[in-house]
Amino acid sequence: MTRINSSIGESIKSIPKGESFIDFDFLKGADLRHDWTLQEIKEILDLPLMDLLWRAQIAHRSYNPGYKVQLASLLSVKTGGCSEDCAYCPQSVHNDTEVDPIPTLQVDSVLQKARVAKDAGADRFCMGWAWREIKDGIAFDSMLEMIRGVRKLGLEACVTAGMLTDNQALRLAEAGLTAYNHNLDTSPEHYSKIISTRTYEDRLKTLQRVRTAGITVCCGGIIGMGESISDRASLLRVLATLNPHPESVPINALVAVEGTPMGDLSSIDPLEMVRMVATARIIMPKSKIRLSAGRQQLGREAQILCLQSGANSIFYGDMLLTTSNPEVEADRKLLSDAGVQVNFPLD
Ligand code: SAM
Ligand code: DTB
Ligand code: SF4
Repeated sequence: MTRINSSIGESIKSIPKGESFIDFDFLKGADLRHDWTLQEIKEILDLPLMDLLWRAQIAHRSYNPGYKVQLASLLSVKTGGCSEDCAYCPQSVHNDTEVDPIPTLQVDSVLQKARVAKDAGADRFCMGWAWREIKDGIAFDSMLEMIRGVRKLGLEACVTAGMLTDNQALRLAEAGLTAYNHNLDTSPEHYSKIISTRTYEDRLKTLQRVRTAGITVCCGGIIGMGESISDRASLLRVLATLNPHPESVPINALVAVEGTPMGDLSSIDPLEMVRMVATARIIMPKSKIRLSAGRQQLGREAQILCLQSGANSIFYGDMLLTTSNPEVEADRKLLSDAGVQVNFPLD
């Protein structure tokens, strides 16, 4: 039962700034579960919007007081020419897009970009490699050097580079890697319509290796790829039954890129993103829910609803990997208008 302070009948003006009617600490713990069923998650996704937003805010304010938003900057270190056949991805050799393979970035230029991201206020620096899996050798040694350099700058470091072995995961951990991003992308049921070159099970094994090595797990998915609401609930069920939950959960809306099999798909209704974020917040109350690709199609108000209902991280910087992201200045204004806390002073 919700415990409500008895001052609810008194004038709202008498409540000191920052305090509230509800004892959020008391509510903490109620929803930290790993046994969510598909039916329960479907019911949450499908709640009347006002009820969904209310439940999400209670979970969010109980576990993550203060509306602090983590800013994660993204850099593509190895772009294009990937052997996997992910139907959404502009970097796959199976897709006829305008992304041509370009030489892998060198350690110095990556660290230079990390410094720029830090100066712009980023907390985390995420580096991407368009690989099926990590291979040992010079490129892996450079990856380790990049991680050490990013950590030395005082930033969290995240890598996304496909599958890995136990030993590679341990070496990444030794280098100080904060998080490894490896998405499940969609539900187990919808998966075969999106990717054929690696299995759902492969992805779960990669996540387990990351966890065993002591690196935090960043794992989420994409909506807007022709999946049903039940598929969205099913993806969320897989994530929310991992124990522990992934520390970061990126929720992407498909960026429909010309030349991919999904290039003609139309954008989702922005409220579908709000529903996905709010549901993720309710069932994984402690995780960072990252409002990821597709923000340019969302609009300002829908993004603010996402922040209100539990998104506490965004990708920050003008580029994602190969596609664009809102301009830094526009995001500063958005965050300031939303009145959330970030790592740098807002106007
Ligand atoms: N190659 C590695 C892998 O697949 O794990 C790392 C890079 S891959 C580009 C990282 C993630 O970006 C994908 O798993 C997918 O969730 C997301 N992504 C890629 N293309 C996207 C698109 N067009 N729209 C939304 N998300 C996308
Ligand atoms: C994630 O979930 N989304 C980011 C990050 N993790 C690596 C990538 C989005 C990529 C969007 C398409 C592109 O820019 O190529
Ligand atoms: Fe390759 Fe990753 Fe793109 Fe799939 S999502 S094609 S693995 S870069």
